[in-house]
Order: sequence, then structure tokens, then C-alpha cells
Amino acid sequence: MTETVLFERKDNLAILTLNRPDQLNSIDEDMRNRLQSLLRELSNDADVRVILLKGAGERAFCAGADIKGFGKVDSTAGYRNQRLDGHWIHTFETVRQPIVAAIHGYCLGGGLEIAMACDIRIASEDAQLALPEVTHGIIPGAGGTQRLARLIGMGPALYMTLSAERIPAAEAHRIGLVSKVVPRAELETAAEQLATKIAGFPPLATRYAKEAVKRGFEMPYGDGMALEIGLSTLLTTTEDRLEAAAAFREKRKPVFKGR
Ligand code: DAK
Repeated sequence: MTETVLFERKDNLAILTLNRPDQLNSIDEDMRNRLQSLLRELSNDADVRVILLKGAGERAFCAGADIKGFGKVDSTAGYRNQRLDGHWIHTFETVRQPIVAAIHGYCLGGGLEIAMACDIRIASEDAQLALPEVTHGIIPGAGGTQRLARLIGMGPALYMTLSAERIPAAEAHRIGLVSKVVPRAELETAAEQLATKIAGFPPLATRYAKEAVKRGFEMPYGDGMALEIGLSTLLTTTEDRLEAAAAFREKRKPVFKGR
């Protein structure tokens, strides 16, 4: 059976590819389980410094949840399990390493929810992003209503969530939903170059930077500042900080060890 998520290692970079191209990489149960277990494994792997997520095929990053599986009225049992743990897509946010999403073609519903749970989004010019859940009689339920408003502000988030309209990459860039737009042919290289660049930085610094920004954003200002000073002080005790300074003085390339 074809793997629903492909996994590849390139030095300190882990590359995950959503792989149901003939179904526009929509998320079935197998893809969800495999993604979740890969992310948990990678988060605990000290040699992995950055994760890159992309979609297979020419047409989509991910067209959302597998609508073909929406065949029955759900019970509340799932809710009982998710109430404390949160939705499985939350796993992207709890992964220690930065995650870069390379978005091409359709990025819809649960696909956009996954992309929003990643840390950096790069899109190609052909990308179209939307939250069409209301057209299916549901709402974005994997954190999408909360993350979108935090990323682009309440007004634009309400517009996208209620209108279900697809927005092109250039508009997504204008409102801050993606950080960069590149021609389609350059997407993989651009995303990989960025991920590789970040993987070359001291890994504890990039992990703590992610934590400070993401966790701090959910906190009152003073608590966020306390989180920042704690993480910042911890980093002053690392060997990598001394190595960065020594390499600068000696005009050579640093070698970081993640400690
Ligand atoms: N699910 C299953 N199959 C999909 C799919 C999807 N989301 N999107 C596309 N496909 C399949 C098509 O059925 C078709 O398969 P075959 O018929 O060939 O077997 C194949 O991919 C190619 O798609 P089309 O033939 O439809 O291609 P078109 O160019 O004509 O149209 C399209 C492309 C992207 C406009 C269209 O496929 C489309 O509208 N797809 C649905 C997009 C969508 O609405 N996505 C959002 C799904 S809702 C929850 C948390 C989260 C969620 C739900 C609950 N809880 C906590 C409870 C998330 C919800 C969603 O993501």
C-alpha cells in the first residue's frame, strides 16, 4: 500500500510529504495517524532541527478532511476524548522544532488548519487558500477559527470563515497568512533552502524562539516577558552560544551541537 505520508531525512532536516495526490492529499484516517506518530517521533529526535511539510502531486498541498468519510452523524464520544488533549492537528504546535509548510495549489479546510499550525508558510503563485467548512455544515474544528484570527486579525478571519471564499497566494501574502510567495517551479527549492538555513542555526535557539513566540502569544504580556527572560537566560548557558561567538571571532563557520 502506498504511504499516505512520505518521510525523508536530509541531514538535520526532516521532510514530510502528504501523499494522496489523486485525492488532492485530503486527510484520511491513515494519513492522520501517520502524521501524528511521525511528528511525535521527530519532536523527540535531537538530530532533527527543522521539519518541512509539503504536498505530493501538482494540484494541492491538501484539500482538507476526507469528505468521502463524512458519511454518518458523529457521536459526542470523540469530543470527550479531544476536550482536554485538543484536536490532533494541535500536535504540529507542540512539536519542538520549527515547521515550514510549502503550499501549492489547493490548501483548504483541514489543509489550511494544518498549514496554520506550522510556524512558517511559503506559498507558490498557484496556491488557493480557504476555510470552506461552513459550506459543509460545520466550522473549522481543528483550531482554524482561533489560529486564523490570531494570524490575520478578526475582521479578515471572519470574512474568510463566513464567505468560504478561496483567496489566491498574493492576497494571502498581503494579509499575512503566508510569509512569502514564489513561482511554482521554485517552491520546493525555496522552502528547502529556508528550512536548511534554519537547521544550520543553533537548534536550542530556534526551538526556544518558536516556544517564546507561540506560547508567549497566548499569555498576558508580563507572563510572556517572564517566559522570554527564562528561555533567553537558559540559552546563555549553552555551548552553542560560546561556539557562535568563537566562530565569529575566528572568522570561521560554526559547528553547533545542540547543547
Ligand atoms: N475529501 C475527499 N476527496 C477529495 C477532497 C476532500 N476534501 N477534495 C478533493 N477530493 C477528491 C475528489 O473527490 C476527486 O476524487 P475522485 O472523484 O477522482 O475519486 C479528486 O480528489 C480530485 O478532485 P475533483 O475532481 O473534485 O477536482 P476539481 O478540480 O473538480 O475540484 C476542488 C477541486 C478542490 C475544488 C474540489 O475537489 C473540492 O471542492 N474539494 C473539497 C474541498 C473542501 O471543501 N475541503 C474542506 C473539507 S472540510 C473537525 C475538524 C476539522 C475538520 C472537520 C471536523 N472536527 C474537530 C470535528 C475539517 C474539515 C474540512 O477540511
